[in-house]
Amino acid sequence: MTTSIGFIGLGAMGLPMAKNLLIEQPELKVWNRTMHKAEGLIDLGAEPAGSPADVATLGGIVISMVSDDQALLDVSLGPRGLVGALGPGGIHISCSTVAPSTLSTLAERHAVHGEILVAAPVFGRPDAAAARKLWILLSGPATATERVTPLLAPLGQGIHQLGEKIEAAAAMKLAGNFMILSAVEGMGEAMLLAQRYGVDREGFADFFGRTLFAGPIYQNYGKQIATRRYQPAGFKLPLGLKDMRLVSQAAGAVNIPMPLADLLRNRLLESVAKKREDYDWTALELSIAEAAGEII
Ligand code: NA7
Repeated sequence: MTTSIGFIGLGAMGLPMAKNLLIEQPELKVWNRTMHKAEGLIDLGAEPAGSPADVATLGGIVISMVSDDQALLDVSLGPRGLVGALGPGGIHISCSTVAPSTLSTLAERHAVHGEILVAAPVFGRPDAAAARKLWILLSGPATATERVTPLLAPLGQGIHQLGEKIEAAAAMKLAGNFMILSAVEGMGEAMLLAQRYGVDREGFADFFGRTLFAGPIYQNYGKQIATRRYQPAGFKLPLGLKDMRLVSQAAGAVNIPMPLADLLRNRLLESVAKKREDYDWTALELSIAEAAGEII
């Protein structure tokens, strides 16, 4: 069996993941739509590929980490796409945050060629990816998830197995991002309330981060919201909007009303309308402040 691994998508998340992978897998073929982003990796020994299909070796494994559903479909089914290039026994590991339905559709397209799709979306921002601190969700056929587990393990601090249903990892990832943004909304509103009555924002975040809400979301995002440092973005605001749209769509498909997801989607939409595309997704907090008459 081949030892060469392929990697598609060298953005904010993909690049540090590929860099860590290269340490474990010296035979790494990489492709990015904008190929100059691969230069640093090529200097470290990665092999550049001319197309998504060219990162694949017959029966091998390819990881993709592209921005959204359309990008995943483009690299998979577009010209010189990955589907059909892996061949029987080949595995495509999709790490992007996408709709559950996109994964099931893509899995069927791969299956026509005897290829297997595995979903492995991750929790963690680019700094966590660089530090191998990602939490990885994993779903797909057991034979494939068993084979890819040793490959993915060094990229994060843990892998959470979700069984054979390919949609499961996507649904859990979207649900997790929804909970993160709900916490951002809660912190933004609560911090502003306390501030109006004389409470220092950083002191507020520090207290709750140490006591009642002693977890990474409240600690890290709490500090960020308190200081309103939204650039450079760890997770770009339009990607958050993409995720809240996906949450609403996925919820609608199974008849689950999620009014909070609708509110968060509108907050992010307003932020984009206000030209905050380059801000971190937590910058939706600015809309809370503006609605309360704060001049930002
Ligand atoms: P980035 O930093 O915006 O990177 C996105 C990557 O996806 C980057 O490599 C892009 O290539 C690539 N991309 C985007 N559209 C396409 C199309 N149509 N075809 C091929 N490649 C494409 O995002 P992150 O790394 O922060 O996030 C990645 C995922 O993790 C995403 O699902 C998040 O929600 C979570 P480019 O460099 O622009 O040529």
